[in-house]
Amino acid sequence: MLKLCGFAASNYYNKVKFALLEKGVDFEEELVWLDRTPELLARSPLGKIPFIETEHGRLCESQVILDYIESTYPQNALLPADPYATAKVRELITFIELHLELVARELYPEAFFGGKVTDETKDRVQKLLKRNVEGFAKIAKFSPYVAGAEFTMADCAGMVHLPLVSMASKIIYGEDALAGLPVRDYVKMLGERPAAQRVNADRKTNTEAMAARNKR
Ligand SMILES: N[C@@H](CCC(=O)N[C@@H](CS)C(=O)NCC(=O)O)C(=O)O
Repeated sequence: MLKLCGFAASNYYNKVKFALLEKGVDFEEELVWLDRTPELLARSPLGKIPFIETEHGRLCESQVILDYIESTYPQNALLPADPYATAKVRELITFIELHLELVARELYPEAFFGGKVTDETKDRVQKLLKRNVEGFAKIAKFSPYVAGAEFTMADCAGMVHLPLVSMASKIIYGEDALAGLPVRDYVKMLGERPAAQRVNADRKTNTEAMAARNKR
């Protein structure tokens, strides 16, 4: 059986978990923390999570994993049949991850982990986020799903990443970078799906476990 490795407080882990649950693919989970041990680096080339173990071997990078899952398990498709529509879904995922989440990620040390981020970084990230959110607003549909009428892979990314971009920007700048978009209602709507409820419940439990672990 396919094994998902990592921890449920992670947005990238939850993107994969959400997709597996939505598709109804059988999988098991192995709790793997980020400890940079040789054991972890032997299983994940950059020591990052998530990674999966398949009957053929391991895979890392959440989008690579989602693509593998989609082509291996066609049931409950998370991509449209039409190639252009599929490309639009991928375009949204790239915007959400590369142009929003990865940019906002520079704020996480101070926003979530008790660290400090320099003023220079804050200024640079604020400008880039503004520009990228404006671009994202041009292609995101929220009608009701981010790519349009159908639930897709882009929603697996949207549900886990967009709230973090909102939270981090609100904490650091006092202003939600995504305030101009209907992200709150969108995330709430997705949160009603049974798969999302499991992802969110496990995330809360694991976030507490992570906090307890960090205190040790
Ligand atoms: N591009 C990667 C990002 C995964 C990622 O950044 N995971 C975080 C946890 S949310 C991690 O492993 N961070 C540890 C590190 O970067 O060393 C993916 O899509 O899987």
